[in-house]
Amino acid sequence: MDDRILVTRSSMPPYEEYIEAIKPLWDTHWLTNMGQYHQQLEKELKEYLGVSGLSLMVNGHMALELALQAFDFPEGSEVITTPFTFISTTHAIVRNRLQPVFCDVKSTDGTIDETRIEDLITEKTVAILPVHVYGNVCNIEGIQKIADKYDLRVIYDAAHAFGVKYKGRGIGSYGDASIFSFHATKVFNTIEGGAVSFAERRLYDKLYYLKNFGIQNEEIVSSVGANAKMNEFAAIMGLCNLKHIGEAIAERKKRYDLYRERLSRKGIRFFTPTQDADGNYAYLPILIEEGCRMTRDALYEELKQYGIYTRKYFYPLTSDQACFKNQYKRVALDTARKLSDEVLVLPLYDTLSVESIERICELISEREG
Ligand code: T4K
Repeated sequence: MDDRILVTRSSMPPYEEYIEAIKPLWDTHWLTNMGQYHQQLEKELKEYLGVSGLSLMVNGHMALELALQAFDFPEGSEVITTPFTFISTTHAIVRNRLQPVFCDVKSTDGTIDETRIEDLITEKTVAILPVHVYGNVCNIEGIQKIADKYDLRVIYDAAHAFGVKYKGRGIGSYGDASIFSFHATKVFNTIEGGAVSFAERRLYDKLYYLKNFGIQNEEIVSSVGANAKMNEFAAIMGLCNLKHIGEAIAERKKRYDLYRERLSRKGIRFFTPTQDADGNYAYLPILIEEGCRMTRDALYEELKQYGIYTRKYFYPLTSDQACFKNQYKRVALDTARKLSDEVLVLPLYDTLSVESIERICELISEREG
């Protein structure tokens, strides 16, 4: 038996529930290309996420690439974004032949610092691409105000923010579009999967063609598209997991609260939850600040000796990765860099045992106390 404690563990429905749900596929042999379960999941997610438009995708990354593509920005346009994120965010911009302009983040929650966006706007700026990192909600009103003033699009990377609400509204209902990841490591998974949510109706067709080769009918291909369709096994996994999502988030919250209670000490900092937001407890990031006995890196290594596999999400900054370093506008990213050096994501998932959390917290306390 593997008794390591990993940073997360995929949520899965009861075995019989999934097996029962996939049985009909052996009658229909209809396995992909927007089948009945794809349609059903799209409908159920629209309701659950409180969004008016939704298009399922094969994964969160393709959701972001195609969401950007759907706006037809001119090649070389600038997109203001955060470097304190998973590499997918920056890749999606660059793979669309757009220029990322990195903006610093806020120390309180790791999201883009909206007070620094305006200074980065040029005549080439077309969009802002903020990330609700760890499910922490960006300053939606502040960002929208700037976007309205300069006529920019706002496309949120909400990969971490499944089920998060802000002021009672689904997080995916803000901005021009948002993308979600349904990867195995996320609060809600379809094994691999993702979606784009949007308000403008025309985006549904646009994304439909982008994810299905631009095929209009058997003989007509009207635009250039990729293949980014979700298959029926994945969609059924989503339908099954969706039935248990309320319970899964509640279990995560209990564990999150226990960590906070056990680790509230000088030097260890938690991000501040956004006011007016209902969180999803997707991740458990702590910041090992100056004054702690052990550095973040030493703690990471030490916990590993005890079979506890934390992660440095998100170190290094995407702007510091070899593929992007020194290629784009230089901007001071002091806060992002500091967070990236201090952050450690602890294990958190709906079935993580209380004993494991107690043990992790004890080990941390012994070292940082
Ligand atoms: N935007 C943002 C802000 C994102 O964070 C992501 C993805 C995306 C966009 C793109 O969405 P996707 O295209 O991925 O849908 C993971 C995930 O692969 C990735 O989805 C995620 N963000 C990123 C933050 O983390 P790794 O390389 O850390 O995953 P890995 O394989 O090391 O797994 C971490 C732990 O999860 C394992 O130690 C155990 C557990 N696990 C993993 C897998 C693969 C499971 O329990 N079951 C599994 O099947 O990237």
